[in-house]
Amino acid sequence: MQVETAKPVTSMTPNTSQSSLLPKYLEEDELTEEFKELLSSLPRERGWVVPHIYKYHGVWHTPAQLRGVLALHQHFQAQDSDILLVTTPKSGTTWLKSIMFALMNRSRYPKSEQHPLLKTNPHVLVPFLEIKLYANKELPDLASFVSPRLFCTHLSCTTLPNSARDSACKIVYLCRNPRDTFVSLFHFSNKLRTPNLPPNSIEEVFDMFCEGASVYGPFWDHVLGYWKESLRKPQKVFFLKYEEMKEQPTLHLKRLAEFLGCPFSKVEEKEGVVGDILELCSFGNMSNLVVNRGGRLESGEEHSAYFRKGEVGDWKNYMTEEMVQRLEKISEQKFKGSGLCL
Ligand code: PAP
Repeated sequence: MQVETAKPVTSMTPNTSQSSLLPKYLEEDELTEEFKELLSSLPRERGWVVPHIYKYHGVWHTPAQLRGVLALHQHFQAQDSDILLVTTPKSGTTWLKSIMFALMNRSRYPKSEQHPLLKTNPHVLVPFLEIKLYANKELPDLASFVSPRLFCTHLSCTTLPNSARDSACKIVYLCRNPRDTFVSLFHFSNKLRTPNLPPNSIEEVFDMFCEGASVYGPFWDHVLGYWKESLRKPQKVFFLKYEEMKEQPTLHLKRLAEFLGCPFSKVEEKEGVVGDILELCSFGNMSNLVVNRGGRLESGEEHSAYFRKGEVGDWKNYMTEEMVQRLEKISEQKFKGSGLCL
Protein backbone atom coordinates (compact mmCIF):
# COMPACT_ATOMS: atom_id res chain seq x y z
CA MET A 1 0.00 0.00 0.00
CA GLN A 2 1.43 3.38 -0.96
CA VAL A 3 0.25 6.95 -0.79
CA GLU A 4 1.60 9.84 -2.74
CA THR A 5 3.83 12.28 -0.92
CA ALA A 6 2.36 15.75 -1.00
CA LYS A 7 4.83 18.38 -2.18
CA PRO A 8 6.99 19.68 0.68
CA VAL A 9 6.60 23.36 1.41
CA THR A 10 9.69 25.46 1.94
CA SER A 11 9.89 27.17 5.30
CA MET A 12 8.58 30.69 5.41
CA THR A 13 10.55 33.50 6.90
CA PRO A 14 8.80 34.68 10.06
CA ASN A 15 7.16 38.03 9.53
CA THR A 16 6.66 40.18 12.56
CA SER A 17 3.56 42.11 11.50
CA GLN A 18 0.58 41.22 13.66
CA SER A 19 -1.74 39.53 11.17
CA SER A 20 0.96 37.62 9.34
CA LEU A 21 1.79 35.66 12.47
CA LEU A 22 -1.63 34.06 12.32
CA PRO A 23 -2.05 30.92 10.26
CA LYS A 24 -4.05 31.80 7.14
CA TYR A 25 -7.04 29.72 8.17
CA LEU A 26 -7.41 31.82 11.31
CA GLU A 27 -7.48 35.20 9.59
CA GLU A 28 -10.75 37.00 9.01
CA ASP A 29 -9.78 39.24 6.13
CA GLU A 30 -11.11 38.99 2.61
CA LEU A 31 -14.41 37.40 3.58
CA THR A 32 -17.13 37.75 0.94
CA GLU A 33 -20.33 39.62 1.74
CA GLU A 34 -22.28 36.39 1.43
CA PHE A 35 -20.01 34.70 3.93
CA LYS A 36 -20.19 37.65 6.32
CA GLU A 37 -23.97 37.37 6.13
CA LEU A 38 -23.80 33.70 7.05
CA LEU A 39 -21.51 34.54 9.99
CA SER A 40 -23.89 37.20 11.23
CA SER A 41 -26.66 34.58 11.42
CA LEU A 42 -24.63 32.18 13.57
CA PRO A 43 -24.12 32.03 17.35
CA ARG A 44 -20.83 33.74 18.21
CA GLU A 45 -18.33 33.47 21.07
CA ARG A 46 -14.96 35.01 21.82
CA GLY A 47 -12.20 33.07 20.07
CA TRP A 48 -9.06 31.74 21.75
CA VAL A 49 -6.81 33.07 18.97
CA VAL A 50 -8.93 35.14 16.61
CA PRO A 51 -11.60 37.58 17.82
CA HIS A 52 -14.57 35.24 17.34
CA ILE A 53 -15.63 31.68 16.73
CA TYR A 54 -19.01 30.71 15.26
CA LYS A 55 -21.30 27.75 15.80
CA TYR A 56 -22.20 26.03 12.56
CA HIS A 57 -24.36 22.88 12.71
CA GLY A 58 -23.51 22.49 16.37
CA VAL A 59 -19.72 22.88 15.96
CA TRP A 60 -17.51 25.89 16.78
CA HIS A 61 -15.22 27.21 14.04
CA THR A 62 -13.08 30.21 13.24
CA PRO A 63 -14.35 32.05 10.15
CA ALA A 64 -11.52 30.84 7.99
CA GLN A 65 -11.99 27.23 9.13
CA LEU A 66 -15.67 27.50 8.34
CA ARG A 67 -14.89 28.78 4.87
CA GLY A 68 -12.80 25.63 4.32
CA VAL A 69 -15.59 23.44 5.66
CA LEU A 70 -18.07 24.95 3.20
CA ALA A 71 -15.66 24.54 0.26
CA LEU A 72 -15.01 20.97 1.30
CA HIS A 73 -18.72 20.20 1.46
CA GLN A 74 -19.22 21.67 -1.94
CA HIS A 75 -16.29 20.10 -3.77
CA PHE A 76 -14.74 17.11 -2.01
CA GLN A 77 -15.76 13.65 -3.14
CA ALA A 78 -14.48 10.83 -1.00
CA GLN A 79 -13.48 7.66 -2.82
CA ASP A 80 -14.11 4.18 -1.49
CA SER A 81 -10.38 3.62 -1.17
CA ASP A 82 -9.73 6.87 0.77
CA ILE A 83 -8.46 6.84 4.31
CA LEU A 84 -9.42 9.71 6.58
CA LEU A 85 -7.59 10.39 9.78
CA VAL A 86 -10.02 12.31 11.99
CA THR A 87 -8.90 13.80 15.29
CA THR A 88 -9.97 16.22 17.96
CA PRO A 89 -7.48 19.11 17.95
CA LYS A 90 -4.41 18.41 20.10
CA SER A 91 -5.10 14.72 20.52
CA GLY A 92 -1.86 13.62 18.84
CA THR A 93 -2.74 14.39 15.21
CA THR A 94 0.88 15.01 14.23
CA TRP A 95 1.93 11.69 15.74
CA LEU A 96 -0.75 9.64 14.03
CA LYS A 97 -0.17 11.43 10.73
CA SER A 98 3.46 10.26 10.89
CA ILE A 99 2.54 6.74 11.90
CA MET A 100 -0.07 6.32 9.20
CA PHE A 101 2.18 7.80 6.54
CA ALA A 102 5.04 5.48 7.54
CA LEU A 103 2.71 2.49 7.80
CA MET A 104 1.04 2.96 4.44
CA ASN A 105 4.27 3.76 2.61
CA ARG A 106 6.48 1.16 4.27
CA SER A 107 7.28 -0.79 1.11
CA ARG A 108 8.13 2.38 -0.76
CA TYR A 109 10.32 3.78 2.02
CA PRO A 110 11.75 0.91 4.02
CA LYS A 111 13.92 1.98 6.95
CA SER A 112 16.24 4.43 5.29
CA GLU A 113 17.90 7.78 5.63
CA GLN A 114 15.79 8.95 2.71
CA HIS A 115 12.49 8.62 4.53
CA PRO A 116 10.29 11.69 3.81
CA LEU A 117 9.43 12.02 7.51
CA LEU A 118 13.07 12.83 8.22
CA LYS A 119 12.94 15.89 5.98
CA THR A 120 9.32 16.97 5.88
CA ASN A 121 6.85 17.89 8.61
CA PRO A 122 3.98 15.36 8.94
CA HIS A 123 1.35 18.06 8.27
CA VAL A 124 2.84 18.55 4.82
CA LEU A 125 2.88 14.83 4.05
CA VAL A 126 -0.66 14.25 5.30
CA PRO A 127 -2.59 17.46 4.67
CA PHE A 128 -5.71 18.61 6.45
CA LEU A 129 -8.75 18.86 4.19
CA GLU A 130 -10.59 21.93 5.48
CA ILE A 131 -7.65 23.88 6.91
CA LYS A 132 -5.15 23.20 4.16
CA LEU A 133 -6.43 21.70 0.91
CA TYR A 134 -9.75 23.60 0.87
CA ALA A 135 -8.56 26.62 2.86
CA ASN A 136 -7.62 28.75 -0.14
CA LYS A 137 -9.67 30.34 -2.85
CA GLU A 138 -8.27 27.95 -5.42
CA LEU A 139 -9.50 24.40 -5.25
CA PRO A 140 -6.85 21.73 -4.69
CA ASP A 141 -5.68 19.45 -7.45
CA LEU A 142 -5.98 16.03 -5.90
CA ALA A 143 -4.75 14.26 -9.03
CA SER A 144 -1.28 13.82 -7.53
CA PHE A 145 -2.64 11.66 -4.70
CA VAL A 146 -2.50 8.03 -5.67
CA SER A 147 -4.89 5.51 -4.21
CA PRO A 148 -5.36 4.99 -1.32
CA ARG A 149 -5.41 8.72 -0.64
CA LEU A 150 -4.66 9.69 2.95
CA PHE A 151 -6.19 12.91 4.28
CA CYS A 152 -6.74 14.37 7.72
CA THR A 153 -9.57 16.42 9.17
CA HIS A 154 -10.86 17.67 12.51
CA LEU A 155 -14.47 17.65 11.28
CA SER A 156 -17.11 16.30 13.60
CA CYS A 157 -19.14 13.25 12.65
CA THR A 158 -22.15 15.45 12.01
CA THR A 159 -20.33 17.72 9.56
CA LEU A 160 -18.37 15.14 7.56
CA PRO A 161 -19.12 15.42 3.84
CA ASN A 162 -21.83 12.97 2.75
CA SER A 163 -19.45 11.18 0.42
CA ALA A 164 -17.16 10.38 3.36
CA ARG A 165 -20.07 8.99 5.34
CA ASP A 166 -21.74 7.09 2.50
CA SER A 167 -18.71 5.71 0.67
CA ALA A 168 -16.63 2.77 1.85
CA CYS A 169 -13.74 5.06 2.79
CA LYS A 170 -12.18 4.18 6.13
CA ILE A 171 -11.95 6.50 9.10
CA VAL A 172 -9.28 6.34 11.76
CA TYR A 173 -10.37 8.42 14.73
CA LEU A 174 -8.00 9.62 17.43
CA CYS A 175 -8.93 11.33 20.69
CA ARG A 176 -7.27 12.06 24.01
CA ASN A 177 -8.43 12.59 27.57
CA PRO A 178 -10.05 16.01 28.01
CA ARG A 179 -7.52 17.15 30.63
CA ASP A 180 -4.43 16.79 28.44
CA THR A 181 -6.36 17.87 25.34
CA PHE A 182 -7.33 21.08 27.10
CA VAL A 183 -3.82 21.81 28.42
CA SER A 184 -2.31 21.19 24.99
CA LEU A 185 -4.90 23.43 23.33
CA PHE A 186 -4.33 26.15 25.91
CA HIS A 187 -0.59 26.23 25.17
CA PHE A 188 -1.07 26.01 21.42
CA SER A 189 -3.57 28.87 21.38
CA ASN A 190 -1.15 31.09 23.25
CA LYS A 191 1.59 30.23 20.77
CA LEU A 192 -0.64 31.36 17.91
CA ARG A 193 -1.69 34.61 19.57
CA THR A 194 0.38 37.54 18.43
CA PRO A 195 3.00 38.96 20.77
CA ASN A 196 0.91 42.15 20.97
CA LEU A 197 -1.98 40.34 22.60
CA PRO A 198 -1.89 39.16 26.21
CA PRO A 199 -1.92 35.36 26.55
CA ASN A 200 -5.22 33.64 27.34
CA SER A 201 -5.64 32.99 31.03
CA ILE A 202 -6.10 29.31 31.76
CA GLU A 203 -9.20 29.97 33.87
CA GLU A 204 -10.95 31.87 31.12
CA VAL A 205 -10.34 29.39 28.32
CA PHE A 206 -11.08 26.50 30.67
CA ASP A 207 -14.59 27.87 31.17
CA MET A 208 -15.00 28.12 27.42
CA PHE A 209 -13.72 24.56 26.89
CA CYS A 210 -16.19 23.26 29.49
CA GLU A 211 -19.00 25.12 27.80
CA GLY A 212 -18.05 23.57 24.48
CA ALA A 213 -16.72 26.78 22.92
CA SER A 214 -13.36 25.58 21.59
CA VAL A 215 -12.47 24.96 17.95
CA TYR A 216 -14.37 21.92 16.64
CA GLY A 217 -16.03 21.69 20.06
CA PRO A 218 -17.94 20.75 22.04
CA PHE A 219 -15.11 18.30 22.69
CA TRP A 220 -17.46 15.68 24.20
CA ASP A 221 -19.87 15.70 21.22
CA HIS A 222 -16.95 15.23 18.83
CA VAL A 223 -15.63 12.16 20.64
CA LEU A 224 -19.03 10.65 21.36
CA GLY A 225 -20.14 11.00 17.74
CA TYR A 226 -17.24 8.92 16.43
CA TRP A 227 -17.40 6.50 19.36
CA LYS A 228 -20.99 5.64 18.44
CA GLU A 229 -20.10 5.34 14.76
CA SER A 230 -17.23 3.00 15.60
CA LEU A 231 -19.65 0.76 17.51
CA ARG A 232 -22.20 0.88 14.70
CA LYS A 233 -19.69 0.40 11.88
CA PRO A 234 -16.49 -1.18 13.20
CA GLN A 235 -15.33 -1.99 9.66
CA LYS A 236 -15.49 1.70 8.79
CA VAL A 237 -14.44 3.58 11.93
CA PHE A 238 -11.38 2.65 13.99
CA PHE A 239 -11.46 4.40 17.37
CA LEU A 240 -8.16 5.05 19.12
CA LYS A 241 -7.11 6.92 22.25
CA TYR A 242 -3.76 8.72 22.59
CA GLU A 243 -3.24 7.12 25.99
CA GLU A 244 -3.68 3.56 24.73
CA MET A 245 -1.35 4.23 21.82
CA LYS A 246 1.24 5.49 24.31
CA GLU A 247 0.78 2.48 26.56
CA GLN A 248 0.74 -0.31 23.98
CA PRO A 249 2.02 1.15 20.72
CA THR A 250 2.97 -2.18 19.13
CA LEU A 251 -0.42 -3.73 19.76
CA HIS A 252 -2.34 -0.74 18.40
CA LEU A 253 -0.11 -0.21 15.40
CA LYS A 254 -0.70 -3.84 14.41
CA ARG A 255 -4.47 -3.42 14.91
CA LEU A 256 -4.38 -0.28 12.81
CA ALA A 257 -2.50 -2.06 10.01
CA GLU A 258 -5.10 -4.83 10.03
CA PHE A 259 -7.97 -2.35 9.97
CA LEU A 260 -6.42 -0.58 6.99
CA GLY A 261 -6.00 -3.86 5.14
CA CYS A 262 -2.20 -3.83 5.22
CA PRO A 263 -1.28 -6.16 8.13
CA PHE A 264 2.36 -6.77 8.94
CA SER A 265 3.66 -10.04 7.56
CA LYS A 266 5.49 -12.53 9.74
CA VAL A 267 8.72 -11.58 7.94
CA GLU A 268 8.13 -7.87 8.63
CA GLU A 269 7.48 -8.61 12.27
CA LYS A 270 10.65 -10.66 12.48
CA GLU A 271 12.62 -7.89 10.82
CA GLY A 272 11.34 -5.37 13.38
CA VAL A 273 9.36 -3.18 10.97
CA VAL A 274 6.73 -2.38 13.61
CA GLY A 275 9.35 -1.12 16.04
CA ASP A 276 11.12 0.83 13.29
CA ILE A 277 7.94 2.77 12.47
CA LEU A 278 7.30 3.50 16.13
CA GLU A 279 10.88 4.66 16.64
CA LEU A 280 10.83 6.86 13.53
CA CYS A 281 7.58 8.50 14.70
CA SER A 282 8.44 8.74 18.38
CA PHE A 283 8.26 12.12 20.07
CA GLY A 284 11.99 12.01 20.85
CA ASN A 285 12.93 11.42 17.25
CA MET A 286 10.38 13.66 15.52
CA SER A 287 10.77 16.64 17.83
CA ASN A 288 14.55 16.65 17.39
CA LEU A 289 14.62 16.60 13.61
CA VAL A 290 15.98 19.78 12.08
CA VAL A 291 12.85 20.14 9.94
CA ASN A 292 10.58 20.10 12.99
CA ARG A 293 12.74 22.34 15.18
CA GLY A 294 12.62 25.22 12.72
CA GLY A 295 10.48 26.44 9.87
CA ARG A 296 6.79 26.98 9.46
CA LEU A 297 3.89 25.44 7.65
CA GLU A 298 2.66 27.32 4.60
CA SER A 299 -0.32 28.38 6.74
CA GLY A 300 2.01 30.05 9.24
CA GLU A 301 2.32 27.78 12.29
CA GLU A 302 5.83 26.98 13.46
CA HIS A 303 6.61 23.27 13.05
CA SER A 304 7.90 23.21 16.62
CA ALA A 305 4.47 24.26 17.94
CA TYR A 306 3.28 20.71 17.28
CA PHE A 307 5.88 19.18 19.58
CA ARG A 308 5.53 20.34 23.17
CA LYS A 309 5.84 17.51 25.72
CA GLY A 310 4.07 14.56 24.16
CA GLU A 311 3.19 13.01 27.53
CA VAL A 312 0.17 11.63 29.27
CA GLY A 313 -0.71 13.47 32.48
CA ASP A 314 0.88 16.90 31.99
CA TRP A 315 -2.51 18.29 33.09
CA LYS A 316 -1.37 17.66 36.67
CA ASN A 317 1.00 20.60 36.31
CA TYR A 318 -1.76 23.03 35.30
CA MET A 319 -5.15 22.06 36.64
CA THR A 320 -6.61 22.54 40.10
CA GLU A 321 -8.60 19.79 41.78
CA GLU A 322 -11.72 21.83 41.11
CA MET A 323 -11.02 21.97 37.39
CA VAL A 324 -10.44 18.22 37.25
CA GLN A 325 -13.72 17.58 39.07
CA ARG A 326 -15.58 19.82 36.69
CA LEU A 327 -14.27 17.95 33.64
CA GLU A 328 -15.03 14.61 35.30
CA LYS A 329 -18.58 15.67 35.91
CA ILE A 330 -19.13 16.77 32.32
CA SER A 331 -17.61 13.54 30.97
CA GLU A 332 -19.80 11.50 33.30
CA GLN A 333 -22.94 13.28 32.14
CA LYS A 334 -22.09 13.30 28.45
CA PHE A 335 -20.76 9.75 28.17
CA LYS A 336 -23.30 8.13 30.51
CA GLY A 337 -24.47 4.80 29.14
CA SER A 338 -22.20 4.98 26.08
CA GLY A 339 -19.45 2.73 27.41
CA LEU A 340 -16.92 5.46 26.60
CA CYS A 341 -14.43 6.50 29.23
CA LEU A 342 -11.69 9.11 28.76
P1 PAP B 1 -3.25 19.36 15.89
O1 PAP B 1 -4.47 18.57 16.28
O2 PAP B 1 -3.41 20.83 16.03
O3 PAP B 1 -2.68 18.97 14.58
P2 PAP B 1 -1.68 17.68 17.64
O4 PAP B 1 -0.60 17.07 16.87
O5 PAP B 1 -2.83 16.82 17.99
O6 PAP B 1 -2.12 19.03 16.95
O7 PAP B 1 -1.14 18.25 19.01
C1 PAP B 1 0.13 18.22 19.41
C2 PAP B 1 0.19 17.34 20.65
O8 PAP B 1 0.67 16.06 20.25
C3 PAP B 1 1.19 17.91 21.59
O9 PAP B 1 0.81 17.48 22.90
P3 PAP B 1 1.27 18.26 24.23
O10 PAP B 1 0.91 19.69 24.04
O11 PAP B 1 0.52 17.62 25.35
O12 PAP B 1 2.73 18.04 24.34
C4 PAP B 1 2.46 17.23 21.10
O13 PAP B 1 3.52 17.26 22.00
C5 PAP B 1 1.94 15.83 20.86
N1 PAP B 1 2.80 15.09 19.96
C6 PAP B 1 3.36 15.52 18.79
N2 PAP B 1 4.11 14.56 18.25
C7 PAP B 1 4.05 13.50 19.09
C8 PAP B 1 4.64 12.18 19.08
N3 PAP B 1 5.44 11.81 18.11
N4 PAP B 1 4.34 11.36 20.09
C9 PAP B 1 3.52 11.73 21.09
N5 PAP B 1 2.94 12.95 21.16
C10 PAP B 1 3.20 13.82 20.18
